[in-house]
Amino acid sequence: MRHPALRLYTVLSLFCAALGAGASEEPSFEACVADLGARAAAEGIQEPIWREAVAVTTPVPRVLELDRSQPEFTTPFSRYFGLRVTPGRIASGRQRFKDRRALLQRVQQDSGVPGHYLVAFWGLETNFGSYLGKMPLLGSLATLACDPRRADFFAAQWLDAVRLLDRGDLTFDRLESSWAGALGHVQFMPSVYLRYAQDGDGDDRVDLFGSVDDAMVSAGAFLQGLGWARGERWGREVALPEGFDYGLAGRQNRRSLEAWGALGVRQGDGAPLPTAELEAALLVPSGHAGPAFLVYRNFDVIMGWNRSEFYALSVGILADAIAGGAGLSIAPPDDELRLSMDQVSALQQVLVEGGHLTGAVDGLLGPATRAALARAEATLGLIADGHPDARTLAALGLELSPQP
Ligand SMILES: [Ca+2]
Repeated sequence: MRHPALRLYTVLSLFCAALGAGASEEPSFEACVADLGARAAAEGIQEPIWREAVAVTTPVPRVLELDRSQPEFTTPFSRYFGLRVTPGRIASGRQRFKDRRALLQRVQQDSGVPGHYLVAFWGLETNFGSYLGKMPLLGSLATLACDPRRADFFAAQWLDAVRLLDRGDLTFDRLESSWAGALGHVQFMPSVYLRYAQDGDGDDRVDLFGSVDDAMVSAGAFLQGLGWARGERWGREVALPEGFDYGLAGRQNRRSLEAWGALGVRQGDGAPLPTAELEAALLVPSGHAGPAFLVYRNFDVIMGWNRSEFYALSVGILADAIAGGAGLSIAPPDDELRLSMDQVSALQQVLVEGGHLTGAVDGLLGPATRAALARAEATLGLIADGHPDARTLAALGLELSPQP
């Protein structure tokens, strides 16, 4: 008997094939999941486990919708940060940090990762466990595993989820995740769960849903595995001198703290940079009107968890606030523009016509477009930070109505 959702999937596949979005020779979802089950069997997973896993794996069309949706507008750092690092979340984080001090100190000893970072991840991933995800894990993973774009990655995740069931770390009565298959208090993918999850509360079970202690110990182990440098910060807010060359910004441009100091970069409060022998890169996520940061190698470790600079900045700033820090010296500006893809395309067109951009007009505000914008700003006598603020766009002759 075919599951009703399976029929929907088949209809969807035919629809996509008719649009040319999928190849007609792709196997059906049913065949794809049968193949995953066969791979689990070949790897020695107990038969009742893989059979039940196959039986409960039904397609989730919503997952493909979410996976394919393009954001309608650019997300400025001020908006990203403002939604995540809120006064309420800082206060909750401080309370939780205090409540679990003994555990967090133990994790720091073992993994090198200070507790305020672990609490910051917990706050950003699930708002301290208040939202663990409601999508069916195996169905969501298989929907992506049976879609051609990232099939291998998600097939491996489905198999790892089945290994977790086989090992007893997951049970069939609680297989809920984010739409992309992230699990529990700190939203581990199954591969990360399998490799890094540990028992933290001493009950000999690994439970990233029910045990915050297990989640904190596991998060420490994961960050240690990603290469956390013991005793180092993520980075820090800095102040830049007048006339600073924003062409030096970007995670690929690393210099010693001494070299940054020689360029006039100081701590956020105006004090000289520390004398530690660290390599750092400069990030200016809201352009010259917003805060500036030097980021160290632990920033890259945080990006190993989530490959977004905005995410990693939010982790670092939230962690500092949880540890009692006073917050940013310069707040992200509240008038940053959200641009639609059409507006970005219009900007790119102007940059192409001005000879600043040679790449494609694709509506995406990537590094090439930002570099071209910086070149245009320089010729207009504006601060060349490559950030599309209202003044720059007006100088380029683009009148953009603000987006809500
Ligand atoms: Ca446990």
